[in-house]
Amino acid sequence: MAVINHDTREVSFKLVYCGTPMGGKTTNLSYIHSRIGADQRGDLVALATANDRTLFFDFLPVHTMVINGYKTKFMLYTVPGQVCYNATRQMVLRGVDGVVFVADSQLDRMEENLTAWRGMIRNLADNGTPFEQLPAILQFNKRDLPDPAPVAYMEYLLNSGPRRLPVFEAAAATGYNVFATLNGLAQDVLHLFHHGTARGATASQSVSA
Ligand SMILES: Nc1nc2c(ncn2[C@@H]2O[C@H](COP(=O)(O)OP(=O)(O)OP(=O)(O)O)[C@@H](O)[C@H]2O)c(=O)[nH]1
Ligand SMILES: [Mg+2]
Repeated sequence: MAVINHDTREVSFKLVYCGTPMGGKTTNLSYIHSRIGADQRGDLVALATANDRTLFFDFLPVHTMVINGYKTKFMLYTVPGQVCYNATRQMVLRGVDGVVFVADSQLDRMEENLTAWRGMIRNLADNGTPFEQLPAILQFNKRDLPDPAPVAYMEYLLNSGPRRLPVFEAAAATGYNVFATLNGLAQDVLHLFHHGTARGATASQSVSA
């Protein structure tokens, strides 16, 4: 839920990168961190195990434009992908304003994609944040690897329900479509905030590298 601070004239939104274990959630944040000037962001806090799996969450604050005299901040989080950390995932999702679901395009990861997808929707429901009303983007990551799953197949698995989400094919490791994904979500979140309705119209603001 957006937090408005009238004293500092700031409004901040919480965006959470969910998705398949090892799908590339942390890599998205690392790339964003590496491409935004230090004056536009805070430090990247990455709490990882010795083998670079996210242990608790990653956190990166990004400062963007001033709207109506208020500075806008996006607080980017990732959840830990490992199955055993479901309670942490649910906690990180509390008060979320929008989600990116990072799916892994490798064909042998489709079952994990579906399990993580269903888990995210369940966690949101358990938090009292119905997925249907939440700005959300699907990112099909690792498109740079050989023989990725066809987009149509991934859409069939993850995006054939009543609600069709915007999809970005991406390669977070090289940065391909990382900012497009973030901007897509940021625009939806701002649209909802300003107009009180979910996606549809376009917003002109964007976060740029
Ligand atoms: N080839 C390729 N590798 C990627 C891409 N994105 C991430 N990876 C690799 O996939 C592995 C896992 O990436 P992470 O960003 O740690 O994945 P994660 O989703 O944060 O993982 P957990 O937090 O453990 O769930 C790392 O070795 C990354 O370098 C991509 O677009 N292409
Ligand atoms: Mg991670």
